[in-house]
Amino acid sequence: MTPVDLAAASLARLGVPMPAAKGGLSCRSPLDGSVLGYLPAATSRDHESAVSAAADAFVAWRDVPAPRRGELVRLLGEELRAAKDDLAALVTLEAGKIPAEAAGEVQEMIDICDFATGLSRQLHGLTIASERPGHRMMETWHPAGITAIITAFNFPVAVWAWNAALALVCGNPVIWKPSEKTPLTALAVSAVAARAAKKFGGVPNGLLACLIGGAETGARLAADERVAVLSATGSTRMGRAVAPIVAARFGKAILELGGNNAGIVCPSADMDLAVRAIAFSALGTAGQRCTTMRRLFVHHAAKEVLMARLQTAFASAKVGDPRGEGVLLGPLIDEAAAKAMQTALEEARALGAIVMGGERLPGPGVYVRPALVEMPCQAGPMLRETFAPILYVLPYTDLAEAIALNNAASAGLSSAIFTTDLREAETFLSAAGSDCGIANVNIGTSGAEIGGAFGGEKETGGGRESGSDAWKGYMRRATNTINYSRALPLAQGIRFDL
Ligand code: UN1
Repeated sequence: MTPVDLAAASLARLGVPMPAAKGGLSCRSPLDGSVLGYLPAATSRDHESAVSAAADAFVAWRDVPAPRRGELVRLLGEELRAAKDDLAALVTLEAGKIPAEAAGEVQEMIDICDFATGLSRQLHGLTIASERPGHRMMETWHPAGITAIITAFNFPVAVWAWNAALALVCGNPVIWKPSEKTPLTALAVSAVAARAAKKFGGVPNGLLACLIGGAETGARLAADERVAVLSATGSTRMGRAVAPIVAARFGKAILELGGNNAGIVCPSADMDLAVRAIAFSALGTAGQRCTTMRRLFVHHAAKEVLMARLQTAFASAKVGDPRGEGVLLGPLIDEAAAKAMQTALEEARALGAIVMGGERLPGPGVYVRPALVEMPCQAGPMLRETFAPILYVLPYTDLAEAIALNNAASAGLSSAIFTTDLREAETFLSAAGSDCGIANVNIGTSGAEIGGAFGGEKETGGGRESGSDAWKGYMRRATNTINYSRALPLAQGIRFDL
């Protein structure tokens, strides 16, 4: 089936109309570059009606008991289970993921719905010891308000779910601005969510909205002071554009921006495990995850063995249409991605690197062989995020040096160490170890579970999404002090007698 037929079949089953034959924003499939149709971009009037409906919805939704709000998210999880195959097919079609990874992404949505349903009964505040007699202190968590979610093409459905499932149980309406590269998948998810809302019954109008468009659509949401929380996932460049707009109006931003993630391979590493973990992290999603492993520091003693095995793995990984048997790397998202990859490899060569692979394959569609690059030092393209399957390798002598190299990147999302030495593992995880939001032992940098808080430091933006207590980012905290005595003792022992 052609991508157009495939899209039409899945969209029809999900109850979403095919996009128009002309006019507006083009929807393309990276599988062969074909145009699937055109969608109108949201206008400022669409923005206004989505935000004002969401503002009304907030007033109603914040009063619905949280466990009841959880019921909506439970229903969303059920609808997602039913729609899993079609949503995964659309992810393959619009983002180019291999079916296993596309299905895994939809599974992440289902998992976060389960998590958020339980969470809806656990939006706990603390009780705090008061220094005054006859007083009690506590914390109450209240819904923050409208939550806008900007997502990237590489996780076109899961990242919305991480944010939306939490925002909804926390009592917030959700407005989604998906990547303009994956709008159809977003419309499909929106249709699935609308089905869950219908089953729930009595969902306020405007609780869930989706605005299709480019940077301007995102900027409007960032600037609107009725948007309480802006959760933005994408490049550091995008974050630099939207974060100051939100900050200028003192809104809350949850930023999940770039990553330039590294692995460290120690002499004691289990090599079979390390090779498989590195291959998945570096090659999965054709190097287009923000958690992709892009840098590898290997101990001199392990270098020869590891490089030989990685060369074999990189050379044998099958590249092609992701629907093909045994394919591990699908296409890059567009021509610009291929150009950025070639530029990075040329810069590496100019620095004296030895590049294996990285060739462009014949189209249609942008297919490349993964590149394994032996660097003479950590410089140039190795210090920036290129969304492509490039793994830069550098040898090291002692662990402190490897940790310093890991931490030298401007992004701080994910990191990994491969070792069977407890001292090395714990040093890497310690305060003096990796400075990233995610630090793993004997696991690659990508493929995080939803149960943990997801996000990173430095130019990654500092935000946390998904599990653990990331829900607090979607709520506002009130500190309450209650005096149940007849006296009025002041804090800090202050006397203020009239
Ligand atoms: C992203 O690339 O934006 O850990 C998110 C992972 C996935 C999420 C990646 N669970 O690789």
